[in-house]
Amino acid sequence: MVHIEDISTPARVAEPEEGIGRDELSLATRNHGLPLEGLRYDVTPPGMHYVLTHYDIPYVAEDAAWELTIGGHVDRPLRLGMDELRSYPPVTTRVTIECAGNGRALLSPRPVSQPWLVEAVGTADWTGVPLRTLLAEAGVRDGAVDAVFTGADHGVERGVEQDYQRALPLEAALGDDPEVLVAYAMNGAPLPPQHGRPLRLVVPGWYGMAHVKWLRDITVADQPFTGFQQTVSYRIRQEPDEQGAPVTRIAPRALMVPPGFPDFMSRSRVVRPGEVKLEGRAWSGRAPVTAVEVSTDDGRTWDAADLEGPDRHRWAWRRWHFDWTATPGQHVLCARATDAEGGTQPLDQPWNRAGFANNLVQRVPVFCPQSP
Ligand SMILES: Nc1nc2c(c(=O)[nH]1)N[C@H]1C(S)=C(S)[C@@H](COP(=O)(O)O)O[C@H]1N2
Ligand SMILES: [Mo]
Repeated sequence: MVHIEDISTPARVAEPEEGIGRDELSLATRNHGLPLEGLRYDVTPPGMHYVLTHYDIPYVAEDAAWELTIGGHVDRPLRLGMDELRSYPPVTTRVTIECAGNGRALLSPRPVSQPWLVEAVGTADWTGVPLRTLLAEAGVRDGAVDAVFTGADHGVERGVEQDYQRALPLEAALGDDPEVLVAYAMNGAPLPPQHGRPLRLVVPGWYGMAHVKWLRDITVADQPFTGFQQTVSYRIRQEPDEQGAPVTRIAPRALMVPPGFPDFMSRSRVVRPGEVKLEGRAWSGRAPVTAVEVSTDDGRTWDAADLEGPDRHRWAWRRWHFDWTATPGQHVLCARATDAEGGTQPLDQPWNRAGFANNLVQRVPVFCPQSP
């Protein structure tokens, strides 16, 4: 007999000299990052936003047939079609979403999974119904602790067959700052298939795994949810048998628009000597970003960048810029963000077995040739 576990890869960390494997490549060709030049846009243009999907993108021919069920520990279970959902007063929030695994492939040793460098991020205007409105209508009963969200996608992961499911603590699900959305539009248009058509959760400030796509059911639970994506995956562990801390909100991070122009294969950057305007974005899901600093000497010395505001969109990235005078030679540029809770980015890798919530400072090698 063949068992489902036999076709499913266990979690592992790469050997010291092991390159990216075919399994990681097959994930990398399906799940794409934000081309970093896309950091220039306040709102990421369609198709440039990063994508991550554990299993297959469900085929939804007709939004009209979609139903969202809300049940469990509630007084009035609901069954809502798309027209009903669209009849609630819509709320639009600009939200930066980052994958919890962003930066994983730069860790050493490398956790074997979707091999992100630093580009698993994007910002969109998400429109939908506040989750708390729907939960109020269903009437959450006393004693509820979690809201469990189920997507329509199905797969097997480390031997466990499952629908993609994640839970939020009830107080986060009912919160109004940030307000969780059951979203049906991205940048003013229906959700594209890869971003959850026709319905997804948007949880401002939280890493990507919380934003359940192809949302078909919400079950209010009076016991903590113990599903795979909650208690096995998305935990910060040094050792495989640890319980580990759950991955929740996005740690502060700044990224730079790659300056100058690239070499096709190496992506090395080339800039001309003289004035170079460095720019990028910074965000944190924990507290507002209060400062961005830039280093042009690989993290030895730092100078304050100009952080643009006012911060109207609390849950979206902010633009920063910095004027640099490039001199001939090799340089390593870095940027780092600090938030109002004092959280900042480390120069040494914050390693854990699955490579989650790693906000190591980005290093951008730049070559500046002599003037012709
Ligand atoms: N149903 C479902 N929702 C999901 C996922 C998934 O595999 N299935 N992946 C999650 C993860 S890990 C991330 S990082 C985000 C990515 O959202 P995006 O593809 O819209 O950028 O979706 C989340 N929601
Ligand atoms: Mo993710």
